This record gives sequence, C-alpha cells and structure tokens, in this order.
Amino acid sequence: MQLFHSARFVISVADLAGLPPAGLPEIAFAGRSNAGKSTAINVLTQQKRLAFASKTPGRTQLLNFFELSERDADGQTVPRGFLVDLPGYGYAKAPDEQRLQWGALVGGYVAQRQSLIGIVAVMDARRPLMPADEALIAFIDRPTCRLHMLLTKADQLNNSEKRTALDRAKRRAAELGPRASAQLFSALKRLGIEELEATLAGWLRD
Ligand SMILES: Nc1nc2c(ncn2[C@@H]2O[C@H](COP(=O)(O)OP(=O)(O)OP(=O)(O)O)[C@@H](O)[C@H]2O)c(=O)[nH]1
Ligand SMILES: [Mg+2]
Repeated sequence: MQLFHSARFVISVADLAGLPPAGLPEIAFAGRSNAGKSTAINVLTQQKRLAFASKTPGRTQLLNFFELSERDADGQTVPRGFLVDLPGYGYAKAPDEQRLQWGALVGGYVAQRQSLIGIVAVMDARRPLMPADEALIAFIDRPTCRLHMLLTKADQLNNSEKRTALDRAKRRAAELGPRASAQLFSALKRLGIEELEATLAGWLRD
C-alpha cells in the first residue's frame, strides 16, 4: 500500500521533552526486545533498512519517528501520520538503570501521548503475552488507543502451534474489547502483510 511505502525517517527522540509537537496520528510498534518490531516496520514500508533491525537485542534505544505521506490531486506531498519504532522491553541483560529509562520514556510516551492512536504489540508467536507484554497493555488505558497484537516469526511454528497462538491472542483481544485485534505475521515468509496494512490504514482513516 502506497501510504506505507512513503515512510521516511524524521527524528529520533531520547526523552519525552524531545518529542515533536503532537498533531498527526501516530502508530507505535512496541514489544519485547528482539521480537521483530524494526523488521516488521521495514517489511510494511518495503524499505530494507528504514528501521535498524539486528540480531543483538536492545538495538533500538530511541523513539524513531517515520512520516507517512500521500500525494494530493495537485501532486503535493501531504503528511498523513507517523510510524514510531520503540525500544524493546524485557531484555534480561539490560542494566536496571536502562529498564527504568525504558519505563520513563516508552511508558510515558504510551500513557500520555494524545496523538498516539494505536499500538502494534509485536510478540514472538512462540511466546505471546508474556508478563512484560501484559504490562504494556496495562499502560494503554485510553479507550481511544487501539491495540493490534502482531504474532511475528510465525515461520518458526507449525500449523497447529500457529492456530494455538492466534486463538490465545484473539481471546485476549476479545477481553479488551473492540479496540483490540490480533494476527499472525512473518517477515521472513512475508505472511500477514496485507492484513497489517489494512488494519493500520483503517486506524489512520477513522
Ligand atoms: N524467523 C524470523 N526472524 C525474524 C522475523 N522478524 C524478525 N526476525 C529476526 O529477529 C531479530 C530481531 O529483529 P528486530 O526487528 O531487530 O527486533 P526488534 O524488536 O526491533 O528489537 P529491539 O530493537 O532490540 O527491541 C533479527 O535477527 C530478525 O532478523 C520473522 O518474521 N521470522
Ligand atoms: Mg528494533
């Protein structure tokens, strides 16, 4: 979808005071360290190295903003919103100080940012809904903020495991109400891209 392919990097933010002025809708990718957030953004935007993906957990340390835009009838570029790549949580080897920093930065952003219209909760399909994921869900206490659980690395599961993981996430989404949803995804096998695009485009349209 053209809108997502338009993504371009605009700013990295290290603290809440450095956030750009709120305005256009923002969709943040959150999840455990190494879950596949940056990779999912690259697949969605069809840009190999827009967000920095890495085998080393804790690669993304800042809030990285990517602007989405469209061309109007006159050919002018009109900004429509932002994708935000968040640092991961739950990395066991991170020092306490770093964990506190995550809480202040990401927790503060998720809990307070008015222009944040939705969160893609990226979870390894082999272990969805870990305690740290539930902590993220608890941070999102605004009824206006959507939540889409992206069960990634689905290429690592057989069909029955995939079904079990998806059923579990869908049950959790149903508990949270109509603002929550869930899907399987694989960057490697390029599975679930259209579903992700359709969900996020729907958020931006509303
Ligand atoms: N098999 C498989 N591996 C994946 C998939 N998506 C991501 N990975 C791998 O998982 C590792 C972590 O990916 P990243 O996208 O950097 O993860 P992240 O969530 O951004 O990590 P942090 O920035 O450290 O929080 C990389 O080695 C990716 O290649 C997938 O769908 N399938
Ligand atoms: Mg990352």
